[in-house]
Order: sequence, then C-alpha cells, then structure tokens
Amino acid sequence: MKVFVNKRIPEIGINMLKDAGLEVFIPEHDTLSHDEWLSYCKENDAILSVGGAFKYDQDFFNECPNIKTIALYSVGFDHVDIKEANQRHIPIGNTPDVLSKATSDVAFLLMQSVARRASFNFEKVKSGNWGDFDPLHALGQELYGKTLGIFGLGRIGFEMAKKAQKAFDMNIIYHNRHHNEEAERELNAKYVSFDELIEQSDVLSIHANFRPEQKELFNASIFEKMKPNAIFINTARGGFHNQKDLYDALAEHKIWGAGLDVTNPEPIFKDDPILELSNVCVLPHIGSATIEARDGMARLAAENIIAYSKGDKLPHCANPEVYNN
Ligand code: 8YV
Repeated sequence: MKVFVNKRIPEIGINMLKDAGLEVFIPEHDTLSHDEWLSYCKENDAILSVGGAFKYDQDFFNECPNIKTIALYSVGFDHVDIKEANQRHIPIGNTPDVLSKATSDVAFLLMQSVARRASFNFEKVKSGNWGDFDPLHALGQELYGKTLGIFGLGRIGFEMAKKAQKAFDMNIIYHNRHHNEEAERELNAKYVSFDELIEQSDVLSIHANFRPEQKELFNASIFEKMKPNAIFINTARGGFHNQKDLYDALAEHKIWGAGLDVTNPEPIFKDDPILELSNVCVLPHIGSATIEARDGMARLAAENIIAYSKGDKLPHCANPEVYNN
C-alpha cells in the first residue's frame, strides 16, 4: 500500500510505516500547492494528513477515488466531510488522548497569562518601561475559587478542568451535547445550559469539536452577556468566535481579556487590530506542540494506517459508524 505523508512528522511514525512494509512518499518540500497535493493524493492509496489547510470534501473524494483511508495527524476532523467519507466507506483516523494534556496546558497557560496581564507587562519591559513600583498599576486578577466554564467537556476539557481545580480550587461548570459523568463524579462539574455557562463563567474555555453549524457561535450577543471580569479562552478552533466582535468586546472592556491559540482567520493577519490590545494573548496554534504529544500523534496515525493495511478496523477512528454498513 502506498502512503502519502504531506509534511515531515516525528521519525517514530515514519519508521513504523516502513517497518510494516508500506511504501511511504514524503514530498521534498512541504508547502504544497493545492494542485501538487491533489496530484500526490491521486497517486497513493492512503494519506497521513498533516495540518488543516486541505479539505476532504465531496470534490476531493470525486477527484481521488483511489484513496482508501485518511489518517489525520490531529484530533480535530472539521476539515473532513464525514458524511461523504461514510458514504464511500472510507475510515478516517484521528489522534485523541495523546495531545489532551499538552493542549489543556496551553489553555491553562493562556488563562493565567491573561489573568495576570503577561503580554501587557512583557511589552512594558521590552519597550524599556519597567517603571517605578506602583501599588495601583498593572494589577491582574486571582483565579482562586472562581468559576471555570467549559464549552465541550471531553478529553481536553477534562484535563483543563482538573488542572484549574487542583491549582486554583475553581468551580467547574460545563455545557455539552451529553453529560460527562466522569467529570461530574471526579471534579464535581455541574452541567448548565449554554446561557448559564455564558453568564456564570469567570473563565470561559472552549474545548469542543468544531461543527459548521457552530460557526462564530461566540459573537457580540454572547460577549455582551459575559461578566465584565470574564476571560475568554479558545484553544479549539478559530471558527468558534467572531474575531471582530471579540475585538470590540475587549476594546470596550466588556470582558477582561482573551487568550487565543486559534484565530479567525488562521493564521491571523499581522495587522489584525486585536494584536494591538493589551488584554489579549495570542499563540500560533501550538496546543499539541510538545515532543511527547507530537510523537504520540505520529504513533497513532501510523497505527491507523497499518491497521488498515492489514484489513483491520482503525484503532483511533473519527467515524466508527463507517463500519456499520
Ligand atoms: C494540530 C490540532 O496541531 O489535533 C488538532 O486538532 O488542532 C493540532 O493538534 C493541527 O491540527 C495540525 O495537524
């Protein structure tokens, strides 16, 4: 079986594929044009797909009828039309669990950075404005005993809630499609309606899988209802928030601040006005960027491709329903 890997990944994954006797193709340069990417997809049986730049939609599947499976190098699969994949009996692999700690670490880091105004203070130091000690200047807020609201309490949200509770004794509330019984039992997390989540959270952190109908769910009408001391954290997908509305809410101090590891659009434009605000911390989508998580992702993606090549079910499958029909 021929496997197209569109960007270099940790060696562990490539070695696993080769040791399993698979033919692996990795292009010389990894900033492929859409046409180059498509032509490589046409020549191979499987894709180990890195990054979200290319969409797996109806047009793609029509153009590349030879593709039998796609192992995503991500837990998110919002760039895949799962319905279309199911109709064509194409299993889609993803990489859950191995990045939950790393991604939640970034949410936790952003929460603290924004609460203690780290970007603002770092800018002051860089511009030579350390200044005299001033008891009333550059004050942050403490997180002890405050309420963390999680939108989408799954594996990553659970890790974030656990850390926030252990470090700051935060109360956990959440809104999901389904109850998370483990979080209710172990973290005393309380299920609330979407409106209650917005209105009661001191920190609101998004950890849900992104679905198209949730596009810009977090917009002006939502920021309007949040507490004035609230911190908005998005480490999931930039599409969840309307960035102009977020800018307005931050500039007008309707909320305290925002920590973003994902932006809308992504990458963010260099001259996006949100970058000028002192109550914002923006990172370039580094949630899973640790040696441990990226090795784990390479291993899981390789396991998925190898399982397919042996005629087995994908062990880490984003669309397990594909095996029902
Ligand atoms: C990846 C991610 O860095 O897993 C995800 O869903 O967003 C990140 O871990 C990104 O998708 C690149 O593949």
